[in-house]
Amino acid sequence: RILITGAMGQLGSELTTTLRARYGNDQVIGTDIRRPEETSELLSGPFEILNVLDAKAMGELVKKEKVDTIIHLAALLSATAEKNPLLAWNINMGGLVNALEVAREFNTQFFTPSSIGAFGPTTPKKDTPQDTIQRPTTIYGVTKVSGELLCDYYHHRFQVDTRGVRFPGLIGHVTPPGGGTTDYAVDIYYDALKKGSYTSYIGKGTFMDMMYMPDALNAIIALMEADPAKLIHRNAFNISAMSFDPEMIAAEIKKHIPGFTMSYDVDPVRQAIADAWPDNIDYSAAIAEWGFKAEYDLAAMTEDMLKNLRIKLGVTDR
Ligand code: VAH
Repeated sequence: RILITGAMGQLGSELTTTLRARYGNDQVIGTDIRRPEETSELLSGPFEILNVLDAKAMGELVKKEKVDTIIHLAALLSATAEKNPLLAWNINMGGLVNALEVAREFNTQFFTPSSIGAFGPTTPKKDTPQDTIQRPTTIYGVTKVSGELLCDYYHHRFQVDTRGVRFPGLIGHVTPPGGGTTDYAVDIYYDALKKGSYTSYIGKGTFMDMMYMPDALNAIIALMEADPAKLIHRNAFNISAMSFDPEMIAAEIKKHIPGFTMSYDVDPVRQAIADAWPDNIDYSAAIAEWGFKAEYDLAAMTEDMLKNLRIKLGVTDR
């Protein structure tokens, strides 16, 4: 059975639903620090309140529920982390080491995501290699690089089957993101439908890797089901689907909402974070070692996002 931490998050909520559909509703235990509202789809299957800083509770849950796969998503994202670096270190690393210790003790398979945030200003910005310098300047990036190293350590020292990907910005219409730098690329779709305009906190010409949620979910499944003998890299694989700047996503939205207008009010904190990240990363290792493939480009994602958000927001006049 699969245990997911951070199941109420942007990625966790959709991953829980997707894995329940794939492996069976009662095979996936969603957990988070608090209980979802009673109407949440998360409660249509097993759900437990779990604080990832409580290693004892995590171990007891894994043992009781006969968990054989831990997917550890609970973490603070880049912008939130930068506001409270010590809390971010304690949650991101304290939670991770607890989850890895439980995975070691109960011999479970293990997944946790890294991020393009694991790169820094001295990393090559274009076609960022799988193996390259990683000197991130955000506390989020420090926890991501540390997490990659810790997961590799648990693999070669304790034979834990740890696997991970460096996610780009994730875009989806089910659960809004929380506290990231790439969240503008989600917010813009909501505002385009609600207001016909969007004021971007990320400036023109700021390119970042992005991916539509269905491709992110499929990537986790493909990696976790991959033949371990073929994995040369494990923590963590570069993956991406597209790279764009605010002007490009605005232009794509305009094709669907001709009156859409874009303006800018750059947030220096999140702009500095974005400037320290790559423009686009090379993901040939993921293709070679486990057949990574993304289906959605900017045009296909925009069409699907707007179609689903019109229904979700009840918008008929845009
Ligand atoms: C963030 N969405 O912005 C996350 C992610 C690559 C970006 O790590 O912090």
